[in-house]
Order: sequence, then structure tokens, then C-alpha cells
Amino acid sequence: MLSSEEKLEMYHKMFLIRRFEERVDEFFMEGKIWGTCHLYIGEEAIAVGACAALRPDDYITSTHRGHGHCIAKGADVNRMMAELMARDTGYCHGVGGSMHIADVEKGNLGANGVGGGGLPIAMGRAWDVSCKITEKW
Ligand SMILES: Cc1ncc(C[n+]2csc(CCOP(=O)(O)OP(=O)(O)O)c2C)c(N)n1
Repeated sequence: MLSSEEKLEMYHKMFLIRRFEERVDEFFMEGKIWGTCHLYIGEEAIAVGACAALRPDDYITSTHRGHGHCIAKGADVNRMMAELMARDTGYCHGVGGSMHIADVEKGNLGANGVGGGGLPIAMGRAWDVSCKITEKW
């Protein structure tokens, strides 16, 4: 059962995703976004609901439409927007853009433009984690 505080936090994250994407749309039309991007408008509850069931030390991968996943897993929206604007202060120092934002400290292994491309990334992380466990045996 979710508490009122938890529900409010989830609503806040959904609202933040929506406002972030509306600003991205505006900046895109003004030519301020480098490359292309795929908006998460209308899907806010999916990322927020899924990530609410995760622990902070759980990992996610993402897709070509990943802004909502980033925000739901706790990314800093200023660093995200900086990335979309190709600034050095962005998550990938401005060279990755919308489809390559990763926030490993928060457990987000990153977006990517390849359909199904998150699976090998997740496999790699699972391999790494399991090796760290078994090497202690
Ligand atoms: C391996 C691969 N094949 C084809 C594409 C081209 N492609 C980009 S988005 C897309 C459709 C994705 O549809 P869906 O997963 O339903 O996501 P949506 O964009 O509708 O949210 C395709 C086929 C790709 N990125 N990667």
C-alpha cells in the first residue's frame, strides 16, 4: 500500500516528466536541441510506476524514447537538458544527445537508438555483477 507521500512523489515525477518534455518540444522547434529526440508525453505513469517498484541499487536500461525513464530513476533534469543542448555540463558532455543519456550512479545504464539494444547492455551489467559475487568464493 502506498502512502500519501509516496503517491505525491510519484505524481510530482509524472508532472516533472511532462513539463520537461513540453520544454524540450519548445526548444526543439526553436532549433536549440542538437540531433533528434523522442518525447515521452503520455507515457509518464509507465516509467514512474515501474521505477517506484525498484530499489535505488536496481538497474534499468532504456530505449530511443528514454527521457521519462531517466527522470523516473532520479536523473537531474538540468544535466539532461544540457545534454540535449550539446553542452559540456550534460550527462555525456554534450556528445551523446537524447538517445545516449545514462546515469549510472542512479542505476540507469542508458538510452540507445537500437531497437532491443538495452538487452545486451543489461546482460553485460548482469555478467559484471555476477563475476564480482563469484570471485569472492
Ligand atoms: C534494430 C532496429 N531496427 C529498426 C529501428 C528503427 N526504429 C526506430 S524507432 C522504431 C519503432 C519503435 O516502436 P516502439 O518500440 O513501439 O516505440 P515507439 O517509438 O512507438 O515508442 C523503429 C522500427 C531501430 N532503431 N533499431
